[in-house]
Amino acid sequence: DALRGDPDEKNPDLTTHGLDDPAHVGGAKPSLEEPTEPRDPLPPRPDQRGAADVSPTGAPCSAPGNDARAPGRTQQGAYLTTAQGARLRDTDHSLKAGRRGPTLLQDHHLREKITHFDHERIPERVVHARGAAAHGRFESYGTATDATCAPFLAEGVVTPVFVRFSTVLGSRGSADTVRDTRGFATKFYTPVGTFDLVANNIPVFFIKDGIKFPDVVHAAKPHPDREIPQAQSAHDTFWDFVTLHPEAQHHTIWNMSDRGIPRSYRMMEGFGVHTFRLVDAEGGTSLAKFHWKPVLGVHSLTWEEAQTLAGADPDYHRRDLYDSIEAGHHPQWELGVQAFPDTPEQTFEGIDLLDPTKLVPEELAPVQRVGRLTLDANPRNFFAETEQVAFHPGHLPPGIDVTDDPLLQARLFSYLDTQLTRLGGPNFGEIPINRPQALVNDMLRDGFHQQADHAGVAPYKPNSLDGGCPFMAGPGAFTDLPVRVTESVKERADVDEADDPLRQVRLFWDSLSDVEREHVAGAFAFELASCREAVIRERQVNLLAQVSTDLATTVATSLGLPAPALADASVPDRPEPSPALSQVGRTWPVAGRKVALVVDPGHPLDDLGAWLDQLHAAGVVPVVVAPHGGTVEGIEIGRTLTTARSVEFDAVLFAGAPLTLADARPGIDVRTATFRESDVDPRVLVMAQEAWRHCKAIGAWGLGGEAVHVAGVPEDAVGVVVAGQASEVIDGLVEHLAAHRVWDRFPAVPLT
Ligand code: HDE
Repeated sequence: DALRGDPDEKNPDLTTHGLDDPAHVGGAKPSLEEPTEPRDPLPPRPDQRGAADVSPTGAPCSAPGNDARAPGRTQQGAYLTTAQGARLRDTDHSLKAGRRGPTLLQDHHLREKITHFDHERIPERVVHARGAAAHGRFESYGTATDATCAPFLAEGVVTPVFVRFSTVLGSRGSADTVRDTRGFATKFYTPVGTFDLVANNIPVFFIKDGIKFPDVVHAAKPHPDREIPQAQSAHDTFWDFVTLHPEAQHHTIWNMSDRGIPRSYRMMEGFGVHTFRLVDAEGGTSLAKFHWKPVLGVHSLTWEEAQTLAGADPDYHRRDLYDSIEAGHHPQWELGVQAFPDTPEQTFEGIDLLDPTKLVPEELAPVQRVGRLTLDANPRNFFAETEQVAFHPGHLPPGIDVTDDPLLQARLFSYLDTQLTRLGGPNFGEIPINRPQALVNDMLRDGFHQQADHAGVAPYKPNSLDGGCPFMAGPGAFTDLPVRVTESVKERADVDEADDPLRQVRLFWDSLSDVEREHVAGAFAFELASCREAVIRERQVNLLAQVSTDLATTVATSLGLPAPALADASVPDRPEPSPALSQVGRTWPVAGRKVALVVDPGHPLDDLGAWLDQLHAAGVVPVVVAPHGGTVEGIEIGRTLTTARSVEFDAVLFAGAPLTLADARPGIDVRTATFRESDVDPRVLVMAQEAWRHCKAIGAWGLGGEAVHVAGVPEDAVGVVVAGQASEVIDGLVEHLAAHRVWDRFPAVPLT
């Protein structure tokens, strides 16, 4: 029955109607005609989960309208209707006085359609506007139960989650690979209330006090006069602020490091930044910092890759997240906790735990793993879920509480406040993606966009008319800890005026490898060169001189400034380096890494299936790249040379690579010829040269070896695997991939 309204009922005739889109269900080719009979809409893709499906328990919520499983009001039945459900005969022509006459005001369908369209956009987030999200689950190891009674951290508990990643500065349509901090916000739908861990991929923040947040954001956003630049810090106002405000230098050097340009959301750490307070079952407390540790390791792009990708694929990170979930390579992180004694001073090894511009090195306080996050489903509707999700650092379960960190305190106000404008009123918690999976029984009433039809007459306490409901909870309730507030006077003052804001900037710099330092120096030089005011450039170089003479001199030289006077020796305080801050020197699983396999259908490719099998078996995602689209040996070509750039891939393989130009050389015998650069398709040469410059693993066999050779890639260099047997090449390539890049190939540019 095509007219039924039950979206769960499957149409047994679906496959006979030409709607069997292979992208969704596999099988028959879709018809190109628009169907004239009512049909089921296409089902969601297998990798998609909607906001209404987040509860694995389907637990009912007490307030009507708070049932997260309630079917969506829209898209029921087969016919197009108005918003009131009246069926429509025509949506392509407005109602006019005659075919060529004026349009009539009485055309309700026209006005409803246009009016709704006019209001489709909501304000983008004032920061973190550009984002991508996924559903998943968090499985607790039970290793935190001594420290916290938070039920979702008990052993074996599985909690549904929704995670939104973001850049900070850019608008909703900006590029993904810009140099910026990344947001990493997680909503845990626990049965005793939602917990939002609203984190970043950088463990410190620009400011200590929330009252300065509008200042730093105004400085970092595009200039108010011309609204440039978009989504980046390379401009005067940003550097004006951070040079006049040295406590911002720690966050800034992290942004200038490779951490500012992640390879993928899947390969970023996350940090809660602030110190939180954990409460155990007996009411005992400890202080804690939260960390997300990516199972695939922390990896970054090079600056040239990031810039190229911003044009070649501005959706690079978003696509990477969705594609890997769709391919079954579910991104994973472990949640870690650094725990500290809850002392009256709230310091650890001399580090102020209430100062969000400071980190605690892992070597001093190890990160203990307490559970695993897996993202296994893509959203079904970007607006409904990714855009409308609303996080708040004050959404806490029993067992986790806030501290007096003044940055956190301001955030506790801001996140609720901002949604009133962004989501149009106080009832945004009733939007499906924001609905708790706990039973909700509040006394909040009415307001814009109220979804609930509340029963009862007494939304106040105490009452006798509603039988005294709702009641106060005893065990299991969120408890406001009786934390002692120090006796003090009211004042506006810095926490610690004697604090050296550059001490941990030195810690970070001293902890990096040479290659990473060279990248940091390059980033400072790039950004400062984009500042028009000489005084800003000089101020920053003078600050760098208090971090490292090498760094300051290299940046000054690049900018054409004299080397600043101060030197390392004048800097008394250099903490022990923290090796955990470097991204180089370890190996990681290669699961889900993208490898280009460049082929030329003009040459024998009988073994293509076997090569792909070997790559799949190694866990990587091969993408066949060929001069033209379609299939080769029955296998779909993923990209053509026109659409593929090496920067998209983690490694590149050349298998009998396109020597199409050589084929065009009259009389040439490709088996014996000596190839020249002009024989090889220039796009293939660019692929090989870029992959070489970006220190990626490169493999080649057969004529692929010739392509690599004429591209100028030294065949005996580390990370270049050229051999007769494809299997040998693939094995070698995958081994190099585990280190992310062939670090030894980065040119040793000594810092001056
Ligand atoms: Fe945010 N931040 N923030 N922030 N923040 C927002 O809330 C704010 C801070 C972070 O994917 C806004 O709903 C203040 C630190 C993430 O939806 C807003 C201060 C950290 C996201 C806001 C900070 C973050 C936001 C904008 C200083 C890392 C994106 C839209 C006192 C621990 C969440 C919104 C998402 C979003 C305010 C500092 C992380 C305006 C006032 C530190 C990941 O409320």
